[in-house]
Amino acid sequence: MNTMETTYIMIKPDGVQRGLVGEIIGRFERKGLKLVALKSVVPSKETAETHYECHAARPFYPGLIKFVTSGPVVCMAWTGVDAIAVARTLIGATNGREAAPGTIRGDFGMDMGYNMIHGSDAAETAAFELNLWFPEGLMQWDNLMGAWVYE
Ligand code: DAT
Ligand code: MG
Repeated sequence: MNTMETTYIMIKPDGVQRGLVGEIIGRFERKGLKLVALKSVVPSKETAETHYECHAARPFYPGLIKFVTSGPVVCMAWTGVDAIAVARTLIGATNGREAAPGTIRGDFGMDMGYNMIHGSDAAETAAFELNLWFPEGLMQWDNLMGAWVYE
């Protein structure tokens, strides 16, 4: 722990359709994470399948691919100390009905599949996902606010 990390965060089509983009980005921003990449795309089938390849054998996989390619998603990379775990905490449990209040899924979600947001679950998956969605690379910049986020 206490490692500077970058995590891949993606607002899925339901989050975009429901008008939650600003609300969700604002939570990461206010938390003190640093935005190092941001774009909106309609994912190709190929990219979606690669992103979720670890779930390829699961019964929900075809529906998941159809869902995540159904419209725009918002792709982001956020940097901070232990950013991967911090983001997972902000996001909450996979099923919105079980996610804790105060989390994104707990506050806005009622479903397992339509859970609005993806966040990397480990350092290896973060590296894989960042490379997949941002082959152009990430921004390097000094966030002056960081001086007041970490003592
Ligand atoms: P998470 O997004 O919390 O990391 P995951 O990696 O286990 O969850 O699954 C990826 C996505 O697949 C998840 O956000 C929603 C969908 N999913 C997972 N389990 C499911 C299930 N049992 N039924 C339907 N969709 C499911
Ligand atoms: Mg996952």
